[in-house]
Amino acid sequence: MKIEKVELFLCRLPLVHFFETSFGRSYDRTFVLVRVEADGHEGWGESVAEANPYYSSETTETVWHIIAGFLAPLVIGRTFGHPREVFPALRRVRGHNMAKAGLEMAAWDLHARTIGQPLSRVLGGTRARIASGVSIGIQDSFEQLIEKVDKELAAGYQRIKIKIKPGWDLEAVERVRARFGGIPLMVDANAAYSLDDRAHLARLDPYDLMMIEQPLDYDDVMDHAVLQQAVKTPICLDESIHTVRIARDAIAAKACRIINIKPGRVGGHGESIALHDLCAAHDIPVWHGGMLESGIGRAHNIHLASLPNFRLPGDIAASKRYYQPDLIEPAIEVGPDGTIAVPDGPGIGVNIVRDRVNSATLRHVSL
Ligand code: OSB
Ligand code: MG
Repeated sequence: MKIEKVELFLCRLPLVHFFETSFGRSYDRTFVLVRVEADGHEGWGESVAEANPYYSSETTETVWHIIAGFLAPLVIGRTFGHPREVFPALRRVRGHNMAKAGLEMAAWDLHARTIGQPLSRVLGGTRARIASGVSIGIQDSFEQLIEKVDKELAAGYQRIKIKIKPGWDLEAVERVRARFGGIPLMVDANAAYSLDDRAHLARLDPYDLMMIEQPLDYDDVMDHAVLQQAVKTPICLDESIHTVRIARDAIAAKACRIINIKPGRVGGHGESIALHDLCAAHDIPVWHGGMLESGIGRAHNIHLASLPNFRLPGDIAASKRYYQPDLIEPAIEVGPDGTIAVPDGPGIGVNIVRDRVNSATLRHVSL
């Protein structure tokens, strides 16, 4: 495929319910969509960078700057035999994985649509449905938290993740366990603790959590290795895993027993497959994270999560939990068994509703 055109859309959508993590609360989501064109076909990607640099140092504005100024010129007019060649072609630009991923994933969709195959098949997926869990943010009260957990369990979700931070941790877990018993439960701290909190974090051990996600700093590996010695609960890394190489080091250092894969964080599908395979070779289970994506980014995630080492339910939930309406048709739905069907049409296999993209768009550029 010879990429002829790259378009960027800066979009904003209101969230159905506010989402609060240890780094703050949001009521809406700003993101960049990437559309690429070749030989009469199109491909869509979504960059997971947020408006602010709180989850990662990238933002929607850095993504715009990096794609428009540096990445698009590296791909426009160039012929790629396969989308796995795109990430290496961007090597000259250091970091900026969220910008790279938006573009790279659009190229995978374009390729899969061009050859008329579902993206999951092109990526090496092996299952027709993926296991779905939910990520429940910090609420205004424990009563609200219990209500939310109740609602999501009733909807069929296979595991519950709750966000924690100092002051909203042990008691939240204690109350959820007391009310719902032995449900599959985990916590995500989004880097809110330090090694000084190791005794405090060890107090989570009796609650039989599936894992503690990213308790320590966003760029740390070695403190997590020390912490993993001090707690029985498996540690899962999210923010820290910026590259496949860091994952290799984290596994060698025993800094985690589980890894969360977000293609946006590591530079797209090609790097995610490499990370998935590395973890499989070391018997590290992986699961697919979420970044409150619109249906476009989430459809990509569903295809990737169909690979075999995604052994645990991911943070990929129904459209109606996030945006109403979503940018795609049909909306992503979760069955009563807590699974989501992998779309079987060409590419990401969902229709992009252009009117809705247009009304969500704050800025557009064609390169
Ligand atoms: O840490 O997994 C995270 C959302 C934004 C930023 C970081 C995270 C999250 C989530 C949401 O947990 C998962 C979802 O998309 O439902
Ligand atoms: Mg996380």
